[in-house]
Amino acid sequence: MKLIVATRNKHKLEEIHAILAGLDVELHSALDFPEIPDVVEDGDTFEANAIKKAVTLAHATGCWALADDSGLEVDALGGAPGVFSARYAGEPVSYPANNAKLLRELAGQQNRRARFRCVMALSDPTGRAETVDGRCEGRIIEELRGAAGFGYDPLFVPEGFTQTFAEMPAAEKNAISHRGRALQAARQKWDHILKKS
Ligand code: ITT
Repeated sequence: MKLIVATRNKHKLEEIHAILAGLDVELHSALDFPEIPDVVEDGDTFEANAIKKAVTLAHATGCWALADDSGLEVDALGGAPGVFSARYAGEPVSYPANNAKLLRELAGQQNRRARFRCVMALSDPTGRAETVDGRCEGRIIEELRGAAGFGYDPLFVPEGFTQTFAEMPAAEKNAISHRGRALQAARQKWDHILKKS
């Protein structure tokens, strides 16, 4: 089947491509439709934003669309940055500025517990959408480590590991990440749809 991934984030796209490899799916992305404006992500939840992104792209293209809304929740910050993860330090989006702000907000904080969350929404061409989700528990360290991945990866050590996501090979991150887990759930829940021609 032809599936449009409703994102312009190249890092997410790379991970989604790698995790869905082997499926008989023709993947396109919002990057192939530059004329379609960015969706305003004004939902209070990952779920609301993921559905909005998937349904908007499905309506605009007449195709099935898959969207990822994701972010980092830090316990000591009451769940922030959460749905505001991409623009935590303001516009324009800057991963270094976001990481610097996170370290400042957590300075002197003993409780470093955090999790990445990802909600994936799949919309049919008429705009009927369903979701699956994935999470990865871990902690925020006190200095940046590693150059792989994107976003908050250099500050996040998943539970049971010593390396940050940014120090791991991509395949290792994808096997345990919030996005990897959401896509494993997607492959199970939507197997019959993803196999459609
Ligand atoms: P799209 O809306 O176009 O998909 P985006 O980057 O704006 O792209 P989100 O609104 O879902 O996506 O925000 C996700 C943010 O959460 C992202 O910019 C990172 O700061 C953070 N994030 C999500 N997944 C991550 C990951 O695997 N590693 C590190 N940071 C991640």
